Amino acid sequence: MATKMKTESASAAAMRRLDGMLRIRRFEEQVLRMGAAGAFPGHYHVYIGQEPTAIAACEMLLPEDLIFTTWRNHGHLLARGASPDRLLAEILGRATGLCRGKSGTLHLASVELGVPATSAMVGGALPLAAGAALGLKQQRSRGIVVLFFGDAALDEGAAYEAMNLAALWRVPILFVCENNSIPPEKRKRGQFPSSSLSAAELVDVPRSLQIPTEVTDGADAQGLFDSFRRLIDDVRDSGAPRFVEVRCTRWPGNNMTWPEMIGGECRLDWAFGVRPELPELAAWVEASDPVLLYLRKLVDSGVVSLEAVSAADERIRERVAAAARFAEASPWPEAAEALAGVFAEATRRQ
Ligand SMILES: Cc1ncc(C[n+]2csc(CCOP(=O)(O)OP(=O)(O)O)c2C)c(N)n1
Ligand SMILES: [Mg+2]
Repeated sequence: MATKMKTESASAAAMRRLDGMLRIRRFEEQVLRMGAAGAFPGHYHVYIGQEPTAIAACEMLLPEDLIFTTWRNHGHLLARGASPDRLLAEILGRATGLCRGKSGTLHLASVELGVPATSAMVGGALPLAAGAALGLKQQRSRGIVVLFFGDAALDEGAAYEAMNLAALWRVPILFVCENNSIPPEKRKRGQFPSSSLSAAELVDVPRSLQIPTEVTDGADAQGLFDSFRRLIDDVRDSGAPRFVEVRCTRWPGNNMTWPEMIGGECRLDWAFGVRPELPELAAWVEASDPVLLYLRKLVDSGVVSLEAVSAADERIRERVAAAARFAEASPWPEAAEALAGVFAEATRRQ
């Protein structure tokens, strides 16, 4: 993958990255439409506003690398190459889904894609990922682990233990903390921070454990591509952990309760002066939408044309619509399958 990137022109790389980000954005909009229509039960989370983090991290990965993620996982799975058909079918709980309809959105995993497990427990993925990194080290693999988690994970004891052990054992893992917490001044009544730490800065925690640490701006896609290229090379070359905090401004539709497609689907012309009516969304688009800010920068500097991106966006929308048709037409799992592929199978009485 790294060799392919070296020979790629700047405009081809930019188009590939934009394509990846828009695939996530349009996919999540489809999930929001289906969620609002009651097409699947239960809670769900979308990755709108954080797209370049997943694309930047996953474009650097080799097939033997592993990723771990949380409930906010759709973008990570897509960036790692998941088929939108099978991902959406899984969210709908259908037999054609990535996990045969057993995980739904919260526990998505795919052995083929190097996504061994997702934990919907706050902080739960950190020990799993540190253990997997130890496994890779013991196998003398060139593979590394990239672990995506939210800022609230640092409220959990398991996170400290996992980071401490990863540092002591020197295992190849990149901790990617996607900090989308709502700052106190922007919180509305009833909203709460997703993390509360006694440390002054979130990164004080990994730093105190001797893990090299940095902070990046989640709204600056180009900066993320540059940082992740370096960080992943560092982890692979040193075989030791690194920690990065990506500071994102939470997409206003990501309520602390249920997500909501406020202000309608994203329009590419929002990047060029047209503004959504909703002031909250308009402010976010202007200052913090990493996809539209990247698009504007690339078009303004002549690296890509808006026509080419609009055509790509149209193809992506058609692809996502096809995924929705596939998922909705897919069967539910058979009742007889209920005990297949689960731990309980091993202890089932004959
Ligand atoms: C141990 C535990 N406590 C509480 C919850 C309920 N819960 C689900 S998501 C969430 C907030 C997570 O915030 P963060 O890690 O910052 O991720 P974000 O959703 O903001 O991306 C909470 C408290 C949980 N899943 N696990
Ligand atoms: Mg958060």
